[in-house]
Amino acid sequence: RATYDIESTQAKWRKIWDESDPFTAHDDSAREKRYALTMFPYPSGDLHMGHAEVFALHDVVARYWWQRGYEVLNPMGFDSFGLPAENAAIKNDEHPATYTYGNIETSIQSCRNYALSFDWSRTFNTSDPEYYRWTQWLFLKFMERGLAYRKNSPVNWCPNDQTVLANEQVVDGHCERCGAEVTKRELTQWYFRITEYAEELLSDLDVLAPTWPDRVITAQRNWIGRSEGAHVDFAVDGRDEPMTVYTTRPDTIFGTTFMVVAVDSPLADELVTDAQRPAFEAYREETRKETEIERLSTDRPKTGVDLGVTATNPVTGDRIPVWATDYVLADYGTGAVMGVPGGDQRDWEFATEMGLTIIRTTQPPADFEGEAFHGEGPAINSPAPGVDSPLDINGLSVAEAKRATIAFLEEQGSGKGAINYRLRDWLLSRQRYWGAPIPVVHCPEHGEVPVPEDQLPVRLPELRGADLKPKGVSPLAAATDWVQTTCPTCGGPATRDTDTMDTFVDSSWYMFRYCSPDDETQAFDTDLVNQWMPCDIYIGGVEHAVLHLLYARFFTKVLADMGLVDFREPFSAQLNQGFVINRGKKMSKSLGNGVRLGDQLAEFGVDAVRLTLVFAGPPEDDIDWADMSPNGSLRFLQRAWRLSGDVTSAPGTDPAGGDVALRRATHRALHDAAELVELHRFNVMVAKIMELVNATRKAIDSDPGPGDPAVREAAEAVAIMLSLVAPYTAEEMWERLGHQPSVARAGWPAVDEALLVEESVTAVVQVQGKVKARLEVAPDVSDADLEAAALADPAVQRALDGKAVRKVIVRAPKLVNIVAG
Ligand code: ANZ
Repeated sequence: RATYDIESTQAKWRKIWDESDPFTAHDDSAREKRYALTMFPYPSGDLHMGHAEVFALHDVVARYWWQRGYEVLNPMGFDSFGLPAENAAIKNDEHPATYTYGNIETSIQSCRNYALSFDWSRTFNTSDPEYYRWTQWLFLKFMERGLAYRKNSPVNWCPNDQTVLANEQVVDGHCERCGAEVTKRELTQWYFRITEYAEELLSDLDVLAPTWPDRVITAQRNWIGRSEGAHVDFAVDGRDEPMTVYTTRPDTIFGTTFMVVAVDSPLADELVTDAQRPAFEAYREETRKETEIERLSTDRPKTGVDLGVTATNPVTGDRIPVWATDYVLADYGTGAVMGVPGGDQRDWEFATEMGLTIIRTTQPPADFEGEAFHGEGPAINSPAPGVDSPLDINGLSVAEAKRATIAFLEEQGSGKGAINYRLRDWLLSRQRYWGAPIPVVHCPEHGEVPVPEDQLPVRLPELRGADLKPKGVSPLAAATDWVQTTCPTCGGPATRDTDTMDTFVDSSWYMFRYCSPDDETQAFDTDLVNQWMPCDIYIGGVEHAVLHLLYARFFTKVLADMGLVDFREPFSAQLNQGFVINRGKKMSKSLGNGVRLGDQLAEFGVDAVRLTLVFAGPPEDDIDWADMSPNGSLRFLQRAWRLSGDVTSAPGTDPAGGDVALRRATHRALHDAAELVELHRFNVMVAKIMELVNATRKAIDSDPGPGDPAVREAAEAVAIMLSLVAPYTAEEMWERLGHQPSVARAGWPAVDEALLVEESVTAVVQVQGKVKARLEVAPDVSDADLEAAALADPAVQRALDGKAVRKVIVRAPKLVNIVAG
């Protein structure tokens, strides 16, 4: 059997595509526009199986839109700043730039070989000065709006990477990149005020929910973590100001038997009495060494130090002790908590450990056997019998009691209903080299002075041959010539900020830049961005569910407020692919189960690998490469390709008179495939192509034979549909069918609706028990319509011969029985 040669076919078409650029997006096109975006990679090596999967899936959508007549923006670039490149460069003893740009070149060639329909005329890298100039410009704009600011606070510190991390980069207490346990450090750092957008970032999730994956929506909701509660003021002996706590359960206030303050908060340091200071400082020293995991661990015994001061419960007048502990976090709420052991398990354990009073204020069900109870139940001991209080909430439900307590506190002036978010401001300074320098100068006279816009970019000094190993301070601090500068305000000596920006800043706005990638006068062209965006689809890994997607949404909202874009969400729809695994496990060096993309491509060819990945299952599911058969994919592709050699009718033959059954199959396949792509059910779409290939093969080998126009129509439809998944095979087929390239831009054939109507069934009509007529009717014909059609049939009329119809039995769509006389 004839087969095509993979290698020469790939070489041939690559050359033709490189010359013809069928996927350049034109801004001035009259066609309707679509923007297909897939997450750009870190160039830390060549493409791997994971890229192969996501890009193959993404390409189905982009190529489909081209076939449907849209002007498609499908750009690709590289997220080329950042730790992966820097760490790899250190390991290989190379400059990050050499390493990064070498990998980018390799990756582009691999993408081209992999036949991805990216518009390479728009590519850029976030480490290009032409790009990071505008990242810096955006930083300055945020600063102008009060959305970028510097503060001193305990921050997440990765002891391995020797840099701070954003909260979003701490996963279960570990560094998102290297897995080291994260500790805390007190540092002055730059932040973006993302919390100012907390409410909108949350509420707009409702708009996105229908077209975004559930797990991303849920992850973002949880991350923003809105809770409703109250701020409550507790008077403290010997202090003018009360201490304020945030609580989600103001209804439990009668059960507050102590206060707990974060040990590392300024408040604890301020409140502690001289007598308790030595114990407090020793304890604080101890907790400094703890990781976030340890602090939040629920199975560790609770620890703390009595600060020696007393607070007053505003509803009971009780005098309660104030303690410092590590289980209260300094940067959440107010960093202080009212201790309610009856309602909060941590407080319960703390009270038990320290011998503090426990009072239940919510009645648990009779069969409750736990310790703290945080379920539904009527309020009790609020106040307790014999206790005098101006507030009485006994018997109220949790919700009612909350409301009553807040109303009381507000009236008394000792509290206020409050909404709190778990979301923190985004810490963006990094003590690493390979990133965009923060465009700020520190002047002894004028403090933090923004670098004037016309002096952007603040270029990274080259630091060739310098030691970039993480040391806890930015390597830029060692570039004395670069650091020493003059103050833009007074001209006096000043120093540059030596930190670089988190790379998530770079990737928060790259989708805008693709719309006018060469613009030297602005970050992006507003008109073009409004034309192309928001992105109609964004495909990428679910690991970015919170980080990147939240930051990009935040940036978009700020840009909208700046009047630079006229939409407030960057990605209309989103799809997360699963992982490619092997033998049931994530691929890893230690397991020795890695699959090299290059090997697979060499053995089976690009198309077979792409087809295998798309056909494997729903795109969201993991793909176990061990269960896949790229060889089977290749056999299918060869079988499809052979069809094109067997067609004997001429190109342009009108299919109208062709075999109806095959025509129905073709139009059904085109119709369903289109719908399936829209629904992101790409694997089922491939199954439809396979069915059509089989039907066409049958038609060629038996009836109606290779010369029937329906056979040509079917083979052409196969080539066009296949162009979404297997571009080389599809081009080769198209050419053999007598057409000019490129099949990728041939256009989706119009579906003839009439051919979609299900084939008719034959209904038998009997008169007096004898068959008198056979009717071709729709399979879903109603009894009434079938009866009417039967009675109107001339043969039936003749058989009735004027006799009165006494009874009609109808069994649609198969049978009509008429009794007459
Ligand atoms: C009293 C209380 C009684 C609480 C009760 C809970 C149950 P979310 O829902 O996550 O916002 N809290 C407040 N600030 C804290 C901090 N900095 N570190 C640790 N815990 C803190 O949680 C809010 C609840 O977590 C607050 O409500 C407070 O404990 C605690 F029966 O106050 B609660």
